[in-house]
Amino acid sequence: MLLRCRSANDPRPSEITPRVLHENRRAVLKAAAAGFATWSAAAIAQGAATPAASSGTARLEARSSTLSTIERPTSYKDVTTYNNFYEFGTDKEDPAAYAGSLRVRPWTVAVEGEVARPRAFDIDELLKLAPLEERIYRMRCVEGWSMVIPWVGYPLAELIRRVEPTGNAKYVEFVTLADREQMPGLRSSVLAWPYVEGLRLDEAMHVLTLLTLGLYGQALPRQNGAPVRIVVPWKYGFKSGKSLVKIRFVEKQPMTSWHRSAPHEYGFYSNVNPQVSHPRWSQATERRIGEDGFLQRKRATLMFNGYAEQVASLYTGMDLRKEY
Ligand SMILES: Nc1nc2c(c(=O)[nH]1)N[C@H]1C(S)=C(S)[C@@H](COP(=O)(O)O)O[C@H]1N2
Ligand SMILES: [Mo]
Repeated sequence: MLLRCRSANDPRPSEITPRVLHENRRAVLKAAAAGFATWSAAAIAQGAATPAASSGTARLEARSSTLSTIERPTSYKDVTTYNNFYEFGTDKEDPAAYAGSLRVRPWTVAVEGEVARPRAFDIDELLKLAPLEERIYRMRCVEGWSMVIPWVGYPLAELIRRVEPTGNAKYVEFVTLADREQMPGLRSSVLAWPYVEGLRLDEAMHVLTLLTLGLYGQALPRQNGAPVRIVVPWKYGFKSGKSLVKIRFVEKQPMTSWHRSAPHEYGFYSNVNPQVSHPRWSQATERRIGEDGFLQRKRATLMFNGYAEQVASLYTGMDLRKEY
């Protein structure tokens, strides 16, 4: 097995400072070009890597972000047919098969709780709130598989600063739509609905935390959490709640759906951590979707999913075995 250290895949710490970005325009353009090249290579290598013209969702104009990995994106087909979205069933193929019943217009996201300016955002307003970026992120599911996904969105911090959190806002809760009529999976009691996730305020404000409206250059497919979701690349995938209707700022750590259903297996933080096993399996390695097969290479899982340089300081002084 190839043990990968920090490499050209990872954005340099300097690249997460906007000021440096401006001072370093040429490096930015080079990185953007590299990102584009990877994308094309993936398209060629995997045939159906990019969305078919018939896939139906709107194109989104986005600038490449230097916070993107240059790893090859998982094919569009795998990104949109191998999903977890329990509101549409628990099999990986269920969301692609059944999410067609989700109505994504009209759609509003209520932002409330400990904020000076609580308000609802219409989805078309969210699409224009800040410049859209393409962020190619490594994503790691707690089940032991990973993908590389070219998301489109902007930092959640852009929305957060507009609502002005009060001094009491310590955590942010993300609530998914729960409508039995549109979501057949709600008939199952596999989770307590609605699906709720949460972050500490500083995690929610982190530049990597993406308010996500699209992938592969087009509006989010329903199975990936249309019309708006959160993406937190250094945490297990279940922290990235889909099809959000409410974002609530609160003082106390929110109770989240997975923590409620199995508290010893799924903690609030759920940072990707190869050293802390799930009670029923190791988290030391992962299987990259699209590399499946007889001679499949297992990859080493990286601390914070490879984003340690950017996020480790959020957890200074915490025992990540206890706060799993
Ligand atoms: N509302 C909701 N959000 C959800 C889930 C879910 O079942 N319901 N599954 C999570 C899990 S376990 C993963 S791995 C990711 C998968 O996102 P993707 O299908 O877009 O790759 O979504 C997360 N967000
Ligand atoms: Mo997951």
